[in-house]
Amino acid sequence: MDYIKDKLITKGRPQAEIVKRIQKEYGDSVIQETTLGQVFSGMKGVVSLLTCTSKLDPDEGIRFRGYSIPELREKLPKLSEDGEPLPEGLFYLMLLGELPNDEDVKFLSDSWAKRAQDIPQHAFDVINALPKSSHPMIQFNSAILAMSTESHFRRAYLAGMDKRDYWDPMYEGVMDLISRLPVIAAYIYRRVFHDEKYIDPDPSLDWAGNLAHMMGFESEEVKRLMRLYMVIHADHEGGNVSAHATHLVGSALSNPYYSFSAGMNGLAGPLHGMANQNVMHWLQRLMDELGTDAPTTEQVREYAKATLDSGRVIPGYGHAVLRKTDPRFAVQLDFANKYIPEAPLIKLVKKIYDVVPDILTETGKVKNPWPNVDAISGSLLSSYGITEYPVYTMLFGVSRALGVLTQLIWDRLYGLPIERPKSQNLEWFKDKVGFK
Ligand code: FCX
Repeated sequence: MDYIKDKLITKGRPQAEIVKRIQKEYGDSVIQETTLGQVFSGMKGVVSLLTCTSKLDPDEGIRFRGYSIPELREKLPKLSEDGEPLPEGLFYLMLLGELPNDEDVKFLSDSWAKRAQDIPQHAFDVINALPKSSHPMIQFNSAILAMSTESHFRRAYLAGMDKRDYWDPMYEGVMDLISRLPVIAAYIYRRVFHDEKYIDPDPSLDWAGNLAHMMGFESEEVKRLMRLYMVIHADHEGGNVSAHATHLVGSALSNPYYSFSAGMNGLAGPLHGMANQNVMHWLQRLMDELGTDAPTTEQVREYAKATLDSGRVIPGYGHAVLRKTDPRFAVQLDFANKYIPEAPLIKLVKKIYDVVPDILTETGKVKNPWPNVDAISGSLLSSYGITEYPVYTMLFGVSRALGVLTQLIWDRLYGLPIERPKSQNLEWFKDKVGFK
């Protein structure tokens, strides 16, 4: 029996009532004014989404259902005292808004391990039909779409489900999809980079530990790193590209596979999740050009300036919302300082952190000169032997499923309608502001 599902509906029904009531009774309340600048800068700061899983503060960073990353490291269940929190626990917290205990997390680990056994063969066939040279995100997303043949939601909708029950098959699909993503990701990794020498899942392992195992990494430290990676990338409130795209496509009552696939297409962009891979290319080029992995401060400064002068961005720095060092960067640096402080890539990341914020500030236009999550994640994975840069965004995607798919269940619980903001042409904006 899935007691988590029972808990969800017990908590969800009253919340759905509130959403309905608040819209009926306060629907005409003005909550914000919008400037043209906001619209033309990618709707920054325009409050237009209802998201319950996490909230981003510009200075403090992300909080998941009220808990910061340092708090999660302390309060979520771990496998050992000095380990990292289990992503299963974060999923539970985001879904139900309460901290899980060890049994809750074990229930999810077991449930996901079981659901992961039923991946349809055609998902692997679709991957195998693609050239190995195609980016892992192409293979990953193709498999996600291929698995939509299994959608509970689609089947139930066609059978004439009551709209109050949408959340139920959505929950089942989300649980299936989350459980299967590590198997798919590890399959792609082993296919492309390890001569198709696949490793079977070990159902006794936790979700992230199993991912490390299936990728071929058995050390406890890599498993620990994978748990941390899966926790910190899971969610970043509702407006980021992957979350927003998943939510938007879901609003058309598209099934979780279609919706998540849309989010993954967005994650694959260089300004979003692909930045972690691009950081590694940027570092590699720096090391190749200078012939050293320990450049001087002056050399880093010159290299960073040359990047800006050639009209490119410095990957891993800046953010649309954050205005301080990303706590997701800070926690990874903390991990690196604890376990591998002498790793050359980590030392390089620290040197860049010393130099780049000043250079970005000098441009006078970058709103946030500080590092984001992607400035260090690849260097950390690479220092532990996961050296194949193209898989980093895919791993980000596995983690991102936890947050955006939890929100998708809540979208259906709330009964949110199809999304349809208004667009205008340039003439309308010119008239509106009196442009001459
Ligand atoms: N290097 C160079 N220029 C940068 C910059 C950077 N790291 N960050 C911002 N800028 C530039 C912008 O390109 C823009 O220039 P323009 O006026 O000539 O168009 C100007 O500074 C103002 O942009 P700003 O408002 O500060 O930032 P945006 O909200 O537009 O963009 C991102 C935010 C994250 C896209 C931007 O900082 C960037 O391109 N960073 C590098 C890519 C990256 O690391 N992305 C990952 C972000 C995140 F963590 C994630 O989603 O994973």
